[in-house]
Amino acid sequence: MAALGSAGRLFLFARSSIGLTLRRRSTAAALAQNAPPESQENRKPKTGILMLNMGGPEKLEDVHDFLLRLFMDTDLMKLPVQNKLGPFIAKRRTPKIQEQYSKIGGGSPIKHWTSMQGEGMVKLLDETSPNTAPHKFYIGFRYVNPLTEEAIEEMEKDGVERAVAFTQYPQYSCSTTGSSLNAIYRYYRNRGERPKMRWSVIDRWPTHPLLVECFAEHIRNELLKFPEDKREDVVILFSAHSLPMAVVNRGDPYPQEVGATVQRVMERLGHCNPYRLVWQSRVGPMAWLGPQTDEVIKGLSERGKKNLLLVPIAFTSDHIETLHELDIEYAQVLAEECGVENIRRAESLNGNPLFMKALADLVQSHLRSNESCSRQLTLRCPLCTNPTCGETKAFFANQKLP
Ligand code: GF9
Ligand code: FES
Repeated sequence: MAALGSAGRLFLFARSSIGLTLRRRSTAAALAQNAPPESQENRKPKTGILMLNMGGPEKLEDVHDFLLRLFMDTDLMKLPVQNKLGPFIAKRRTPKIQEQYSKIGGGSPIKHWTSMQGEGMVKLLDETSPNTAPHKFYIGFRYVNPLTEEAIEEMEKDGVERAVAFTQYPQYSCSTTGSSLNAIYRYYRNRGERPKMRWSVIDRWPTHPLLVECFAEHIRNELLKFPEDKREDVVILFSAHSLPMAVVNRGDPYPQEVGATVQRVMERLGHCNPYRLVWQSRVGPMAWLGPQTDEVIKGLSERGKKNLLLVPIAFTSDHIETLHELDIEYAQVLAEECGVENIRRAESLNGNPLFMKALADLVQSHLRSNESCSRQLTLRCPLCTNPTCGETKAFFANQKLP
């Protein structure tokens, strides 16, 4: 069973991560020694693409600050006396989360994958879109370095003319993309400054054809690894991070948009297998959107469905919820307990070149459209009570054409 090869993936990750560092150093050295001032000037990025995501701790000693920022994020959650309770919960949870990260190699690979994706995307954009070149990507993480605020500062310092806030979450939730956009708005509000660059937003892309194609490709690849006589029996379980029901019930668009991705992917696959959309990673005592991934694995197994394919559908790169929760907690421990025959996980999109093409295509179409953001972003959740959401939407809507 299982054969998830997570050890193999970690080894690959460690190797390519070193390769990336070496390449960076040698590029920087070459620039410093050889480049005349005017070609440095030519490299001034016209278009800056800010890749937004939550990020993850790179080292075990980064776990505490990651959790502290997460539990202090008032756009993600409202706690009573948050500036006391937030630090308390962060400190209390640190050892357990550190243990999880130590089991996946000591840290999150998110920055590694995002850098690789950004490099591929920018290279394609410089080739296909000379009008908006040179393009430079920036990483803006919500809870770890490089933080969104630091990235914006760097973009302003670089003299970027056109800034694109590009969420790396395909489906929009106010707890993920919404929180990152609020952070951009607050950056300027807190400084009492106006942006020198013109901002626009790629706020969601749940049904982009190349995204759909990447997911379909990774599912086909993984189905082929099941024993041939079991392949038709496999139930595909699309697993997305859950939301508290309080967030769903104020009208967050995320559950519907995740459903839209799943629908397109299954259409692309010609409905080759039965499937369900399931929800993972709930924590704490409140009610969360279900059905829960672990309960579905157990329930299907009890009902004789013992060949399962897990597909992370709401995150494009590997992270703790794929490498620990899906691969270890569910595909190893839980599957063993339930007597599952074969359980596998589709690879995250990670370093897939077609995914880089998807990202480049999204930016290119966005720049050509001259839109500030999607029409959907202009509507607040019907039961939203966070005043910042309204101010952020106004901020991006007012970033007028040049
Ligand atoms: C999320 C993706 C989608 C703290 C509970 C102690 C709360 C929460 C989320 C949603 C992550 C990735 C969604 C809370 C309170 N949320 N997680 N919402 N997270 N944790 O409101 Cl792709
Ligand atoms: Fe969705 Fe404010 S919570 S717009």
